[in-house]
Amino acid sequence: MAGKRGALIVLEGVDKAGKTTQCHKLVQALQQSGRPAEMMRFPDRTTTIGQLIGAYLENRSELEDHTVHLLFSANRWELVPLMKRKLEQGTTLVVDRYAFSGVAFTSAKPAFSLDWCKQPDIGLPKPDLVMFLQLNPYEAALRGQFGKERYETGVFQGAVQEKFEQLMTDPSINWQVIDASQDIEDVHRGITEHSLKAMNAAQNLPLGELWK
Ligand code: NYM
Ligand code: MG
Repeated sequence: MAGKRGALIVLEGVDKAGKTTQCHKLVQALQQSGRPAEMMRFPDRTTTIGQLIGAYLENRSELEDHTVHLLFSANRWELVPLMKRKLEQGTTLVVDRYAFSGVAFTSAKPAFSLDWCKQPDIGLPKPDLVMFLQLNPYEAALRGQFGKERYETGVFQGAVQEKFEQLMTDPSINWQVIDASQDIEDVHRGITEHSLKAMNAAQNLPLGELWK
């Protein structure tokens, strides 16, 4: 029964980099070529925990900073059984943000260390590939105004970018940096190439544990 497992593929990057668009395009391309694939996103605002996070991001509620960090992590953990089931069934998961956003956004707040922020996500399913969609602040500004959610300011996004850069020095993660200033189809081609390679490699490897 032991079929080939699917790959866990994550897209990360600051807001406006095009992650959501590219996740959709990748899933569609994989499905059209006969490879089972599904998209997920974090936070998943549909669960009970996700609704608490949604209210916080939309400024409808206040949460203490450590508390909301742990809720973001809990929102990933609550979906782990589903993720493992899908991966074991051979479905590749394309995920819009993961623990790296969790660490980058909280550690961009004053008095939060990268190390503290990583702790609750240690042991999550480890992505086979993490693509960072790189977009400089000038290019991002050309794509229009930020939205009205919490964290959506140029200053905060700059701090988040620095934290992502620190996370990307970790050689235990298969990071690939993608130039997100290219046109949509060129970005998509690069992402697809990296994904097919990672899917091939993952087939014969056990799913890893993040930061362990
Ligand atoms: N975010 C996302 C966090 O602060 N921690 C996390 O663990 C995750 C996954 O939530 N500004 C932040 C990043 C984004 C916001 O936005 C979610 P979107 O548009 O749903 O990806
Ligand atoms: Mg957003």
